[in-house]
Amino acid sequence: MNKVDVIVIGLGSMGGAAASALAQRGHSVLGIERFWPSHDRGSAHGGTRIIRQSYIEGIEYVPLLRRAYAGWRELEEQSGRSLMTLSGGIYIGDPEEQTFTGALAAARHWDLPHEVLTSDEITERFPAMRPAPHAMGLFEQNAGFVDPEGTTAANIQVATMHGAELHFGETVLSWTATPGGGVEVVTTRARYGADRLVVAPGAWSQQLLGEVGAPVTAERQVVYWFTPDVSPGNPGHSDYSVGTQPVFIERTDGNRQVYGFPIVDGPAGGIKIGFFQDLTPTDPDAVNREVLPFEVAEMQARALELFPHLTGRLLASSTCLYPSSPDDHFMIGLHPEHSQVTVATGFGGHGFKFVPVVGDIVADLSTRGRTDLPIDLFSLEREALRR
Ligand code: PYC
Repeated sequence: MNKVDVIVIGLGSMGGAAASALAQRGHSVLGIERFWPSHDRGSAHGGTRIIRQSYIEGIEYVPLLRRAYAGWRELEEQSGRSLMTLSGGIYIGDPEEQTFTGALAAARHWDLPHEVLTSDEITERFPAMRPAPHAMGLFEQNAGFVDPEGTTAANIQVATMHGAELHFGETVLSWTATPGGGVEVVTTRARYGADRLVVAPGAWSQQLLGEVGAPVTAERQVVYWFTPDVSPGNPGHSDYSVGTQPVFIERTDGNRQVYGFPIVDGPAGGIKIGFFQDLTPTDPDAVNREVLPFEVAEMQARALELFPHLTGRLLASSTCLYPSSPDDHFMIGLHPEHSQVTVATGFGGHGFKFVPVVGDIVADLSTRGRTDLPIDLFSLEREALRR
Protein backbone atom coordinates (compact mmCIF):
# COMPACT_ATOMS: atom_id res chain seq x y z
CA MET A 1 0.00 0.00 0.00
CA ASN A 2 1.23 3.54 -0.78
CA LYS A 3 2.22 5.84 2.01
CA VAL A 4 -0.87 7.61 3.46
CA ASP A 5 -1.24 10.95 5.19
CA VAL A 6 -2.31 9.49 8.54
CA ILE A 7 -2.40 6.04 10.14
CA VAL A 8 -4.86 5.62 13.02
CA ILE A 9 -4.12 2.84 15.50
CA GLY A 10 -7.33 1.65 17.15
CA LEU A 11 -10.79 1.93 15.57
CA GLY A 12 -12.89 1.83 18.72
CA SER A 13 -14.76 4.91 19.84
CA MET A 14 -12.05 7.59 19.67
CA GLY A 15 -9.89 6.17 16.88
CA GLY A 16 -12.99 5.62 14.74
CA ALA A 17 -14.06 9.24 15.27
CA ALA A 18 -10.55 10.47 14.46
CA ALA A 19 -10.38 8.38 11.27
CA SER A 20 -13.75 9.76 10.23
CA ALA A 21 -12.85 13.41 10.97
CA LEU A 22 -9.52 13.11 9.13
CA ALA A 23 -11.07 11.41 6.08
CA GLN A 24 -13.82 14.06 5.94
CA ARG A 25 -11.14 16.74 5.86
CA GLY A 26 -9.69 15.14 2.75
CA HIS A 27 -6.71 13.27 4.21
CA SER A 28 -5.80 9.77 3.13
CA VAL A 29 -6.28 7.53 6.16
CA LEU A 30 -5.35 3.98 7.04
CA GLY A 31 -7.05 2.68 10.21
CA ILE A 32 -5.88 -0.48 11.96
CA GLU A 33 -7.89 -2.38 14.58
CA ARG A 34 -6.98 -5.67 16.27
CA PHE A 35 -10.60 -6.79 16.69
CA TRP A 36 -13.73 -6.58 14.53
CA PRO A 37 -15.95 -3.52 13.87
CA SER A 38 -17.97 -2.45 16.97
CA HIS A 39 -16.33 -5.24 19.02
CA ASP A 40 -17.03 -5.98 22.68
CA ARG A 41 -13.44 -6.48 23.90
CA GLY A 42 -12.73 -2.88 24.91
CA SER A 43 -14.73 0.07 26.14
CA ALA A 44 -17.43 0.76 23.53
CA HIS A 45 -20.17 -1.81 23.96
CA GLY A 46 -23.13 -2.61 26.20
CA GLY A 47 -25.94 -0.92 24.26
CA THR A 48 -26.01 2.40 26.15
CA ARG A 49 -23.57 5.03 27.45
CA ILE A 50 -24.58 8.11 29.44
CA ILE A 51 -24.56 11.55 27.87
CA ARG A 52 -24.96 14.58 30.12
CA GLN A 53 -23.93 18.23 30.39
CA SER A 54 -24.06 19.32 34.07
CA TYR A 55 -20.71 17.69 34.39
CA ILE A 56 -19.83 16.31 37.82
CA GLU A 57 -16.18 15.80 36.83
CA GLY A 58 -15.45 19.49 36.13
CA ILE A 59 -16.92 22.63 34.62
CA GLU A 60 -14.10 22.64 32.03
CA TYR A 61 -15.79 19.80 30.16
CA VAL A 62 -19.00 21.67 29.39
CA PRO A 63 -17.93 23.59 26.25
CA LEU A 64 -16.68 20.31 24.80
CA LEU A 65 -19.98 18.64 25.67
CA ARG A 66 -21.93 21.34 23.89
CA ARG A 67 -19.85 20.74 20.82
CA ALA A 68 -20.19 16.96 21.24
CA TYR A 69 -24.00 17.18 21.34
CA ALA A 70 -23.98 18.95 17.97
CA GLY A 71 -21.55 16.31 16.74
CA TRP A 72 -23.88 13.47 17.76
CA ARG A 73 -26.73 14.93 15.75
CA GLU A 74 -24.41 15.45 12.79
CA LEU A 75 -23.20 11.84 12.98
CA GLU A 76 -26.81 10.65 13.08
CA GLU A 77 -27.53 12.59 9.90
CA GLN A 78 -24.41 11.43 8.11
CA SER A 79 -24.91 7.77 8.98
CA GLY A 80 -28.72 7.58 8.95
CA ARG A 81 -28.63 5.96 12.40
CA SER A 82 -30.41 6.99 15.57
CA LEU A 83 -27.67 7.28 18.21
CA MET A 84 -28.71 9.70 20.98
CA THR A 85 -31.82 9.51 23.21
CA LEU A 86 -32.47 12.35 25.65
CA SER A 87 -34.26 10.55 28.47
CA GLY A 88 -33.21 13.05 31.15
CA GLY A 89 -30.60 12.41 33.82
CA ILE A 90 -30.52 12.68 37.60
CA TYR A 91 -27.40 12.98 39.80
CA ILE A 92 -28.11 12.15 43.41
CA GLY A 93 -25.80 12.65 46.38
CA ASP A 94 -25.49 13.88 49.92
CA PRO A 95 -25.98 17.67 49.87
CA GLU A 96 -22.19 18.19 50.19
CA GLU A 97 -21.11 15.27 47.99
CA GLN A 98 -19.60 15.79 44.54
CA THR A 99 -22.23 13.84 42.57
CA PHE A 100 -24.68 16.58 43.49
CA THR A 101 -22.38 19.56 44.08
CA GLY A 102 -20.27 18.97 40.96
CA ALA A 103 -23.35 18.77 38.75
CA LEU A 104 -24.81 21.89 40.38
CA ALA A 105 -21.56 23.84 39.96
CA ALA A 106 -21.43 23.03 36.23
CA ALA A 107 -25.13 23.79 35.70
CA ARG A 108 -24.82 27.15 37.46
CA HIS A 109 -21.54 28.13 35.86
CA TRP A 110 -22.78 27.49 32.32
CA ASP A 111 -26.40 28.38 32.95
CA LEU A 112 -27.59 24.91 31.94
CA PRO A 113 -31.29 24.07 32.35
CA HIS A 114 -31.72 21.99 35.51
CA GLU A 115 -33.96 21.35 38.52
CA VAL A 116 -32.87 20.68 42.09
CA LEU A 117 -35.01 18.01 43.78
CA THR A 118 -35.27 16.71 47.34
CA SER A 119 -35.40 12.98 48.01
CA ASP A 120 -39.21 12.97 48.25
CA GLU A 121 -39.51 15.00 45.06
CA ILE A 122 -37.28 12.49 43.27
CA THR A 123 -39.56 9.61 44.25
CA GLU A 124 -42.65 11.59 43.28
CA ARG A 125 -41.26 12.25 39.80
CA PHE A 126 -39.44 8.94 39.30
CA PRO A 127 -41.37 6.37 41.35
CA ALA A 128 -38.91 3.48 40.95
CA MET A 129 -36.24 5.34 42.97
CA ARG A 130 -36.07 5.79 46.77
CA PRO A 131 -32.96 7.81 47.55
CA ALA A 132 -31.71 8.29 51.11
CA PRO A 133 -34.00 10.78 52.93
CA HIS A 134 -31.32 13.50 53.14
CA ALA A 135 -30.17 13.10 49.51
CA MET A 136 -30.43 15.86 46.93
CA GLY A 137 -30.72 15.44 43.18
CA LEU A 138 -29.99 17.54 40.15
CA PHE A 139 -32.21 16.65 37.22
CA GLU A 140 -31.36 17.70 33.69
CA GLN A 141 -33.72 17.00 30.83
CA ASN A 142 -30.92 17.42 28.33
CA ALA A 143 -29.19 14.18 29.39
CA GLY A 144 -29.70 10.62 28.25
CA PHE A 145 -27.75 7.94 26.47
CA VAL A 146 -25.99 7.13 23.24
CA ASP A 147 -25.59 3.81 21.47
CA PRO A 148 -21.91 2.75 21.64
CA GLU A 149 -21.94 -0.06 19.07
CA GLY A 150 -24.02 2.08 16.69
CA THR A 151 -21.66 5.01 17.14
CA THR A 152 -18.57 3.01 16.31
CA ALA A 153 -20.33 1.51 13.29
CA ALA A 154 -21.41 5.01 12.20
CA ASN A 155 -17.87 6.38 12.40
CA ILE A 156 -16.53 3.43 10.43
CA GLN A 157 -19.28 3.94 7.85
CA VAL A 158 -18.60 7.68 7.47
CA ALA A 159 -14.82 7.23 7.39
CA THR A 160 -15.17 4.59 4.67
CA MET A 161 -17.60 6.76 2.70
CA HIS A 162 -14.86 9.42 2.66
CA GLY A 163 -12.20 7.09 1.38
CA ALA A 164 -10.50 5.78 4.54
CA GLU A 165 -9.04 2.30 4.28
CA LEU A 166 -9.84 0.40 7.47
CA HIS A 167 -8.25 -2.91 8.43
CA PHE A 168 -9.80 -5.15 11.09
CA GLY A 169 -8.34 -8.24 12.72
CA GLU A 170 -4.84 -6.80 12.30
CA THR A 171 -2.69 -6.13 15.36
CA VAL A 172 -0.05 -3.42 15.52
CA LEU A 173 3.23 -4.86 16.75
CA SER A 174 5.22 -1.63 16.82
CA TRP A 175 5.42 1.89 15.49
CA THR A 176 8.45 4.10 15.02
CA ALA A 177 8.96 7.74 14.18
CA THR A 178 11.20 7.85 11.11
CA PRO A 179 14.09 10.34 10.79
CA GLY A 180 12.42 12.21 7.89
CA GLY A 181 9.46 13.13 10.12
CA GLY A 182 7.05 10.34 9.15
CA VAL A 183 6.16 7.09 10.87
CA GLU A 184 6.39 3.39 10.18
CA VAL A 185 3.90 0.90 11.58
CA VAL A 186 4.50 -2.85 11.69
CA THR A 187 1.50 -5.14 12.09
CA THR A 188 0.80 -8.86 12.05
CA ARG A 189 0.21 -8.49 8.29
CA ALA A 190 2.45 -5.78 6.85
CA ARG A 191 4.61 -2.69 7.27
CA TYR A 192 3.05 0.72 6.48
CA GLY A 193 4.36 4.26 6.16
CA ALA A 194 2.60 7.57 6.80
CA ASP A 195 3.35 11.23 7.41
CA ARG A 196 1.53 11.21 10.72
CA LEU A 197 0.17 8.80 13.29
CA VAL A 198 -2.79 8.82 15.68
CA VAL A 199 -2.59 6.37 18.58
CA ALA A 200 -5.98 5.73 20.20
CA PRO A 201 -5.29 2.40 21.90
CA GLY A 202 -7.81 2.45 24.79
CA ALA A 203 -6.95 -0.24 27.32
CA TRP A 204 -3.86 -1.21 25.29
CA SER A 205 -2.17 2.16 26.04
CA GLN A 206 0.77 0.78 27.99
CA GLN A 207 1.63 -1.61 25.16
CA LEU A 208 1.32 0.93 22.36
CA LEU A 209 2.50 4.11 24.01
CA GLY A 210 5.26 2.93 26.34
CA GLU A 211 6.20 5.62 28.87
CA VAL A 212 3.53 7.99 27.57
CA GLY A 213 0.81 5.35 28.05
CA ALA A 214 2.23 4.04 31.32
CA PRO A 215 -0.10 6.08 33.57
CA VAL A 216 -3.15 4.47 31.93
CA THR A 217 -4.58 1.51 33.80
CA ALA A 218 -6.89 -0.97 32.10
CA GLU A 219 -9.67 -1.40 34.66
CA ARG A 220 -12.05 -4.35 34.53
CA GLN A 221 -15.65 -3.21 34.85
CA VAL A 222 -18.92 -5.12 34.94
CA VAL A 223 -22.40 -3.85 34.11
CA TYR A 224 -25.58 -5.71 35.03
CA TRP A 225 -29.19 -5.76 33.85
CA PHE A 226 -31.75 -6.54 36.57
CA THR A 227 -35.52 -6.86 36.18
CA PRO A 228 -37.86 -5.22 38.68
CA ASP A 229 -40.59 -6.90 40.68
CA VAL A 230 -43.70 -5.19 39.30
CA SER A 231 -46.26 -6.97 41.50
CA PRO A 232 -49.40 -4.94 42.30
CA GLY A 233 -48.55 -2.14 44.72
CA ASN A 234 -44.99 -1.78 43.37
CA PRO A 235 -43.90 0.72 40.71
CA GLY A 236 -44.93 -0.58 37.30
CA HIS A 237 -42.75 -1.49 34.35
CA SER A 238 -43.22 1.91 32.73
CA ASP A 239 -41.83 3.58 35.89
CA TYR A 240 -38.47 1.96 35.10
CA SER A 241 -38.56 2.69 31.40
CA VAL A 242 -37.47 5.48 29.07
CA GLY A 243 -40.18 8.11 29.29
CA THR A 244 -40.27 8.10 33.10
CA GLN A 245 -36.97 6.87 34.53
CA PRO A 246 -33.93 8.99 33.62
CA VAL A 247 -30.30 7.86 33.49
CA PHE A 248 -28.85 8.16 36.96
CA ILE A 249 -25.69 8.55 38.99
CA GLU A 250 -25.92 8.14 42.73
CA ARG A 251 -23.70 8.21 45.74
CA THR A 252 -24.88 8.78 49.29
CA ASP A 253 -23.56 7.92 52.75
CA GLY A 254 -20.06 7.11 51.48
CA ASN A 255 -21.32 4.19 49.38
CA ARG A 256 -19.69 3.28 46.08
CA GLN A 257 -20.96 5.51 43.31
CA VAL A 258 -23.31 3.80 40.88
CA TYR A 259 -24.63 4.78 37.48
CA GLY A 260 -27.31 3.35 35.29
CA PHE A 261 -30.00 3.49 32.65
CA PRO A 262 -33.74 3.07 32.33
CA ILE A 263 -35.19 0.01 30.62
CA VAL A 264 -34.82 0.73 26.91
CA ASP A 265 -35.99 -2.46 25.27
CA GLY A 266 -39.58 -3.01 26.35
CA PRO A 267 -41.09 -5.45 28.83
CA ALA A 268 -38.29 -7.99 28.38
CA GLY A 269 -35.61 -5.47 29.38
CA GLY A 270 -33.92 -4.58 32.64
CA ILE A 271 -32.40 -1.62 34.46
CA LYS A 272 -28.71 -1.46 33.59
CA ILE A 273 -26.46 -0.57 36.50
CA GLY A 274 -22.76 -0.59 37.36
CA PHE A 275 -20.23 0.77 39.80
CA PHE A 276 -18.69 3.96 38.50
CA GLN A 277 -15.13 2.98 39.31
CA ASP A 278 -13.75 -0.40 40.13
CA LEU A 279 -10.02 0.23 40.29
CA THR A 280 -9.26 -3.41 39.51
CA PRO A 281 -6.32 -3.20 37.11
CA THR A 282 -6.14 -5.99 34.57
CA ASP A 283 -4.14 -7.20 31.61
CA PRO A 284 -6.26 -6.27 28.57
CA ASP A 285 -5.18 -9.49 26.84
CA ALA A 286 -6.17 -11.73 29.75
CA VAL A 287 -9.36 -10.20 31.13
CA ASN A 288 -11.54 -12.40 33.28
CA ARG A 289 -14.90 -11.97 31.53
CA GLU A 290 -16.68 -14.35 33.84
CA VAL A 291 -18.89 -12.52 36.33
CA LEU A 292 -18.82 -14.22 39.71
CA PRO A 293 -21.84 -14.76 42.02
CA PHE A 294 -20.35 -12.54 44.75
CA GLU A 295 -20.06 -9.69 42.23
CA VAL A 296 -23.71 -10.04 41.26
CA ALA A 297 -24.74 -10.13 44.93
CA GLU A 298 -22.70 -7.02 45.71
CA MET A 299 -24.20 -5.10 42.81
CA GLN A 300 -27.74 -6.19 43.52
CA ALA A 301 -27.46 -5.23 47.20
CA ARG A 302 -26.23 -1.77 46.21
CA ALA A 303 -28.89 -1.39 43.50
CA LEU A 304 -31.63 -2.21 46.01
CA GLU A 305 -30.63 0.75 48.15
CA LEU A 306 -31.81 3.04 45.35
CA PHE A 307 -34.45 0.84 43.66
CA PRO A 308 -36.11 -1.14 46.46
CA HIS A 309 -38.15 -3.28 44.05
CA LEU A 310 -35.34 -4.23 41.72
CA THR A 311 -35.60 -7.76 43.00
CA GLY A 312 -36.25 -9.65 39.78
CA ARG A 313 -33.82 -11.68 37.72
CA LEU A 314 -30.32 -10.86 36.64
CA LEU A 315 -30.98 -10.71 32.91
CA ALA A 316 -27.42 -10.25 31.72
CA SER A 317 -24.01 -8.89 32.59
CA SER A 318 -21.12 -7.68 30.51
CA THR A 319 -17.46 -7.01 31.19
CA CYS A 320 -15.60 -4.09 29.71
CA LEU A 321 -12.35 -2.21 30.17
CA TYR A 322 -11.88 1.37 31.28
CA PRO A 323 -8.57 2.94 30.21
CA SER A 324 -8.22 5.21 33.25
CA SER A 325 -5.68 7.94 33.92
CA PRO A 326 -4.51 8.65 37.50
CA ASP A 327 -6.71 11.76 37.87
CA ASP A 328 -9.50 10.40 35.63
CA HIS A 329 -9.08 13.22 33.12
CA PHE A 330 -8.41 12.39 29.49
CA MET A 331 -4.95 12.37 27.91
CA ILE A 332 -4.91 14.11 24.54
CA GLY A 333 -1.98 15.81 22.86
CA LEU A 334 1.04 15.56 20.64
CA HIS A 335 3.53 12.91 21.68
CA PRO A 336 6.23 14.70 23.73
CA GLU A 337 9.08 13.31 21.61
CA HIS A 338 7.45 12.94 18.18
CA SER A 339 5.23 15.79 17.07
CA GLN A 340 3.96 13.76 14.09
CA VAL A 341 2.24 11.43 16.59
CA THR A 342 -1.06 12.38 18.28
CA VAL A 343 -2.10 10.55 21.43
CA ALA A 344 -5.71 10.10 22.58
CA THR A 345 -6.22 7.90 25.63
CA GLY A 346 -7.20 7.83 29.34
CA PHE A 347 -10.93 8.24 28.66
CA GLY A 348 -11.86 6.00 31.61
CA GLY A 349 -15.56 5.25 31.86
CA HIS A 350 -16.76 8.78 31.23
CA GLY A 351 -15.21 9.60 27.86
CA PHE A 352 -17.65 8.01 25.46
CA LYS A 353 -20.06 10.95 25.38
CA PHE A 354 -17.23 13.09 23.91
CA VAL A 355 -16.63 10.88 20.87
CA PRO A 356 -17.51 13.39 18.12
CA VAL A 357 -15.56 16.27 19.65
CA VAL A 358 -12.53 14.07 20.36
CA GLY A 359 -12.54 13.16 16.67
CA ASP A 360 -12.32 16.86 15.82
CA ILE A 361 -9.64 17.60 18.42
CA VAL A 362 -7.45 14.75 17.24
CA ALA A 363 -7.88 15.74 13.60
CA ASP A 364 -6.90 19.34 14.50
CA LEU A 365 -3.81 18.24 16.41
CA SER A 366 -2.75 15.75 13.79
CA THR A 367 -3.04 18.12 10.84
CA ARG A 368 -2.40 21.58 12.33
CA GLY A 369 -0.42 20.70 15.45
CA ARG A 370 -2.94 22.58 17.61
CA THR A 371 -6.64 22.99 18.31
CA ASP A 372 -8.84 25.93 19.29
CA LEU A 373 -10.92 23.67 21.51
CA PRO A 374 -10.17 23.88 25.27
CA ILE A 375 -8.03 20.86 26.13
CA ASP A 376 -5.53 22.14 28.74
CA LEU A 377 -7.00 19.75 31.32
CA PHE A 378 -5.92 16.79 29.17
CA SER A 379 -2.25 17.72 28.81
CA LEU A 380 0.14 14.76 28.55
CA GLU A 381 2.61 16.84 30.55
CA ARG A 382 0.46 17.43 33.63
CA GLU A 383 1.75 16.78 37.11
CA ALA A 384 -0.82 14.07 37.96
CA LEU A 385 0.62 11.82 35.24
CA ARG A 386 4.16 11.95 36.65
CA ARG A 387 3.41 10.48 40.06
O1 PYC B 1 -21.77 8.83 32.72
O2 PYC B 1 -19.80 9.31 32.38
C1 PYC B 1 -20.65 8.48 32.69
C2 PYC B 1 -20.23 7.13 33.09
C3 PYC B 1 -19.15 6.81 33.79
C4 PYC B 1 -19.12 5.45 33.98
C5 PYC B 1 -20.14 5.00 33.33
N1 PYC B 1 -20.85 6.03 32.81
